[in-house]
Amino acid sequence: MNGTVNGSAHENHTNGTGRTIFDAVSARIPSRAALAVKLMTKYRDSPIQEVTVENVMNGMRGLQCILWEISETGATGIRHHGKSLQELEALLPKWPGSTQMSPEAMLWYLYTATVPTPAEVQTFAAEISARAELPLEAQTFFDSLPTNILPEAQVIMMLTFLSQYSKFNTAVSSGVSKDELWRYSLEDALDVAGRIPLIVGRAYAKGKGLSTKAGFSPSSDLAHNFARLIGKDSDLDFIEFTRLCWCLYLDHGSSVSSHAMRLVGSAWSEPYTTIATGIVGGTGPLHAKAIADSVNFNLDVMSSLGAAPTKDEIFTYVGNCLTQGQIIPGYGHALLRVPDPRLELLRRFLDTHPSSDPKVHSFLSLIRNMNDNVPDLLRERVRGMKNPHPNGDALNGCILHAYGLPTEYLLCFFACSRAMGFMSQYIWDRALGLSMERPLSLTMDELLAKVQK
Ligand code: NMX
Ligand code: MLT
Repeated sequence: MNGTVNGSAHENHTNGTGRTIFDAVSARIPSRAALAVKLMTKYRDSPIQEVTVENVMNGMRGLQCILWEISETGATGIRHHGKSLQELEALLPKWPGSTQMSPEAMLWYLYTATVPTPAEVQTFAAEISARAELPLEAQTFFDSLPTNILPEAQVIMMLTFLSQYSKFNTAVSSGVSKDELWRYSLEDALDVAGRIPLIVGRAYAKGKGLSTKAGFSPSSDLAHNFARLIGKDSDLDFIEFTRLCWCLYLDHGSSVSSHAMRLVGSAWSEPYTTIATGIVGGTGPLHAKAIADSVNFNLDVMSSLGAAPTKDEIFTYVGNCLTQGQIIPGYGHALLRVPDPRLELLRRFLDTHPSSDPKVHSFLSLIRNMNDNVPDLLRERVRGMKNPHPNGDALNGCILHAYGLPTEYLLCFFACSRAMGFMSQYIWDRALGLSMERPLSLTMDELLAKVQK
C-alpha cells in the first residue's frame, strides 16, 4: 500500500499497467527539493522585484510573490509546467472515444510535469473512481440538509463534515514525519477527486428530486461519471464539454479561489476544509460567481432585446447598466491583457458541436454577438479598464446552461475542477516543506511615511 496511515487508506489500483500517481510524484521530489534548497541557500537574499505603492494598494497586482509549482500565469494566459493549454491539448492522451482533453490526463500532468501514457490515465481514473464513495454518516448528514440552502453551501458543509476522514489530519496527529505528509495529502486529494463530483451530483439530484442512488462506474472517466450522477449519461456533448471545461479550469495560478486555498492550506488545514475555503472564495461576483451572473445577464438581455439585437441596442442596454454603476459580468480580467485563451477553446467546441435546438442556438449566438460588441463600449465608457475583452466566464456557463445545467449549479460544477487542480499544488507545498503564508501588513500612513522618506 502507498501512503496509508496504519493501513487505513485504499490500496492503489495499479492493475499492472504502469506507475501510480504516488510513484510518479515520488520520482519528481528529489529534483524539485534540490532546486528549493538551492534557491533558499545560494540565492536566499537575491532581490527579484521592487515593491511599489501600486502593488500594495492594488491587491498585490503585479507582485511575483507566491510560489506556484504547477503553473506560471501572465498577461497572455496560463502555462502549466511551461506548456500552454493549446500545447497540452495536442500532447495529452485522450479518454477512449473522446476528442477533448482528459481531466485525468491533465491532473496527472499537473501533479508530475510528465505526460501520462494512456495506461497511466486509465489506472489513475480507476484509482479516483474507486474512492468515489461517501461514508454512511456523511450521506445521512447530507440528506438532512434542507433543499432551500444554496448548492454551494451544501457542498461546503459536506466538505467540512468530511474533514473528520482526512488521512492527512490523522497522519499529522499520529506524528508522521513532515517529509512523508505529502503522501497523506495525496491520499486525501484522490479521495476528494472522487468525492467532490459525487457531492455536487447529490446536491443536484436532491434539488431536482432525482434518485441519489447513482454511483461511479469504474470503467468511465470523471466527466462521464458526473454526467451519470446528474442524469445526463446519454448527453455525449455535455460529457465532452465537461471534460474540456474541467481541464481549462483546474488551475489559474493564485486566483481568488486558489489563493484562498493556498493560504489556508499553508497552515496545514486538511484538504477538505481547504477546498471548502476555495468554494467560499468563488462566491464573489468578481470571481467565479461571475459565471452564473453572466448567464443571467445574457438571459435578461435576450428577454429585453430578443435574440439578435443590433450593436446600437446592445450599446444602449449595456450603457444603461454602466450608468447605474453596474459591473458587466464576463468582461475584464485582473491578470490577462489579451482575450482569454480559454475562450478560443470554448468557441471551438461550440463550432464543432453545434446545437440542433433553435433556442439554444439563438442564445449562444446572442452571447457571441455580445462578446463581439461589448468590448468596444467598455473601451469607450470604462476608461481605466485594463482588459475590455470577454473572459472565459462570458461563455463557459452559458454553454452549460444551454446543455440544461441551471445557473445555481454552475459554481459547484467549476468547484469540482478547481478543487482537483489545486490539490496538485497542495501536495507540492507539503512535499517541498513550504512555509505558512504570513506577509507583513502596513497602514496607508506607514506607506506614505516610507515613500516620503
Ligand atoms: N464592468 C464594469 N466595470 C469594470 C469591469 C466590468 N466588467 N471590469 C473592470 N471594470 C472597472 C473596475 O471596476 C475598475 O473601476 P474603478 O477604477 O472605478 O475601480 C476599472 O474598470 C479598472 O479595473 P481593472 O484594473 O481593469 O480590473 P481589476 O483588476 O480591478 O478587476 C475584474 C478585474 C475581473 C475583477 C473585473 O474586470 C470585473 O469585475 N469583471 C467582471 C466580473 C467577472 O467577469 N469576473 C470574472 C473574472 C475572470 N475569470 O475568468 O474568472
Ligand atoms: C480563474 O480561472 O479563476 C480566473 O481566470 C480568475 C483569475 O485568474 O484571477
